[in-house]
Amino acid sequence: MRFGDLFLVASTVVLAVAAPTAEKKKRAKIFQFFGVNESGAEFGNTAIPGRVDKDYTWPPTSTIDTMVGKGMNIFRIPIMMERIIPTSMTGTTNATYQAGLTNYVNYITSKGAYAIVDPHNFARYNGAVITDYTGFQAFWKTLAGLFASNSKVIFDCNNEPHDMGSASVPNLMQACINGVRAAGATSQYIFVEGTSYSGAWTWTTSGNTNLASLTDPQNMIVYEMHQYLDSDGSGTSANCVSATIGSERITAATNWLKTNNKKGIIGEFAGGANAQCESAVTDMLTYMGKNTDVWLGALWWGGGPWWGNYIYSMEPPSGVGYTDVLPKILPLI
Ligand SMILES: *[C@@H]1O[C@H](CO)[C@@H](O)[C@H](O)[C@H]1NC(C)=O
Ligand SMILES: CC(=O)N[C@H]1CO[C@H](CO)[C@@H](O)[C@@H]1O
Repeated sequence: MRFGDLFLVASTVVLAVAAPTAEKKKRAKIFQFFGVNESGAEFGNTAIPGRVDKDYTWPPTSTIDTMVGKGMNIFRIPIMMERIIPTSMTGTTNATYQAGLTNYVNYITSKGAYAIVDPHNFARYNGAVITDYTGFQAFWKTLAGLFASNSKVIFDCNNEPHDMGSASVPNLMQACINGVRAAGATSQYIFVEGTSYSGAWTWTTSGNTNLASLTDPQNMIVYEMHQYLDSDGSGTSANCVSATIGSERITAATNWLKTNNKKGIIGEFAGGANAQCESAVTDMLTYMGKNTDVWLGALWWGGGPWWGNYIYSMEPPSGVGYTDVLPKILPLI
């Protein structure tokens, strides 16, 4: 479903937050995907398995309603590998966490939006860099098997590999692709990430160009890159380098996608709630909007109920991203 079609669904389902139809149709026509990371289930990552609503939480479905009403159609759900399939990657699921995940995913997809299942593990399991690709393939076969019949689910192989060299990352991502397809999940997109935290700005210089060789029998691979606009690109400051840093930082990656005939998505981006960052964020989205032959969309980091007074909080009703930045970007998506 393209973004424009979603409004027909959203406007009938989400009456409470419905804005005038004309306004909604005006925006959200540029990208195939636009949405938010919804945090909570990956929180408390030193507590394994952890207690629901003490160490971790499933974000409120009311936020999904609000964001769908704003024209968003994709939500990324960070989870912990050790909570969904504990002890060993070849093991079975934990029923409690599985139920929480499937309930949340099913709620999102029942609204016509896409749900990204994101093992937020930085290419590590139980603290060690994953080198057992057979085990990782088994992990994904089990996880994707839960959603094999739901084409609105997207599988995000792993969040932000880093400090492991680039040479092994294609093995990891290919094992994920093979596991997903072996589960009979053949209709879904698969998002792959690269090393150096999957940064768009370092994509072509950190060795991630070797990911061009990944193969998928369904040909539904999307290269997920992350891009923050603060000085070290880490997404830890409310300040942005300049008003044009967004387009500057993703130009080389854009050219790589074009040269290699690949599709990309910015799976995490953000800037502080201030004039310079709002310019930087809108500059990046405007640039992406001119290059939708390769960029399918973007997701803000981050939403979720436990961020508190966070510099990028997109959580309604009072997160500063939601109140200050979102109105600036809605016309660009
Ligand atoms: C499954 O995970 C829940 C928390 O999500 C935890 O309370 C429970 O003890 C776990 N079950 C097993 C069998 O480990
Ligand atoms: C910018 C930002 O908030 N990044 C976060 C991405 O997710 C991990 C895990 O939740 C955090 O540690 C990062 O700070």
